[in-house]
Amino acid sequence: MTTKPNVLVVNDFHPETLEKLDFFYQTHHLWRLDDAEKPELLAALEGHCEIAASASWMCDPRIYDLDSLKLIAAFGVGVDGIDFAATGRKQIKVTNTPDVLNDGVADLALTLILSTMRNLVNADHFSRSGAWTAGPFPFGSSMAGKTLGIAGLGRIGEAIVQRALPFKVNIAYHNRRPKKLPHSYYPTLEALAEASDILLCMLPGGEETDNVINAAVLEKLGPEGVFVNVGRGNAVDDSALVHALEAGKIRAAGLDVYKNEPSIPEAYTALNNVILLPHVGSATVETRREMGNLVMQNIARYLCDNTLMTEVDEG
Ligand code: NAP
Ligand code: 8YV
Repeated sequence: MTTKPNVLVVNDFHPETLEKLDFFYQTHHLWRLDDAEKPELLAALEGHCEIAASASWMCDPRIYDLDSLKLIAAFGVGVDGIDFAATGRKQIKVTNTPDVLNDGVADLALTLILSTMRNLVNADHFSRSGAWTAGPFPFGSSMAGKTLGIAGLGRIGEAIVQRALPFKVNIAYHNRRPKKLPHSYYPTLEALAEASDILLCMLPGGEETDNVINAAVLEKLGPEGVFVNVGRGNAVDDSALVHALEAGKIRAAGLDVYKNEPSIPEAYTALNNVILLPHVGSATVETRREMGNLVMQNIARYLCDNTLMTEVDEG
């Protein structure tokens, strides 16, 4: 009789991948247990389980108490749910799912930019409500000639640039360090916002990016400016953004991510110049499948020869 390796499944991140994990491994689903039962499972796995599979944007801190844990195979690219102080201390390796989601997320980012620029959600309501019979829908804004400023121009940002250039926009960006790219680099978010008609946030989560899109940045974006966030919700000072939208300090916003998902600050829902999406950047059947495949490949490689496909280097 062969014994399958144990895998601790921390949370319910993608049903299709969870099925594959159940097929290939002896899985232990922490998230299906009551809080009181969890320590018992972790104690039973001690010394017998080296691998955990988890969402990348959230985890259960109890897993760091499992001394035999050697690998967290995370589903998602943004690893703000992982406690790297704990994984560093306990020498636990972490993998994520970069690149395979670039196209899906970039498609969504561009869709959200265009929908916000052309006010498409309100246009749909306008058509359905019969309001058109009373007069035409207000004009939106063109893309051509505008400057798209990207805060966090990395893998996904570059896929967004490829899609945006045919719309005849100029590209500007802000990272901590400039890249060898033919786009204008701005060393601060305020300077980027001032240069931009559309400010797109693709920043990762974490303390360093907390509330960096603040009142001063939105002020620089200006009354015709559009703000779109597909990075992480922690980057936005929500009161400042709500105020900017209410007071006409910026024209409109499109948001895919929020601080305390799945709840969305109520103040946004009362505004008609913001489009609110439920974190669907990578939410296509194909993209999520590719992300799951990468989780499976990382685990297989770890077991086969102790190598990894996409290890996260937080150093
Ligand atoms: P990436 O390749 O690591 O790109 C991130 C970029 O942000 C890098 O170029 C980095 O450049 C810059 N950056 C990092 N920290 C910064 C800081 N404090 N200030 C300014 N710039 C900073 O990551 P990616 O694969 O493109 O993903 C980006 C993020 O998108 C993820 O972390 C995740 O949070 C989010 N995401 C959202 C969805 C969704 O569904 N909405 C889906 C996937 C990913 P420097 O190192 O030079 O600063
Ligand atoms: C999530 C994401 O994984 O990869 C990331 O960082 O934010 C997304 O792809 C996805 O939303 C799962 O819910």
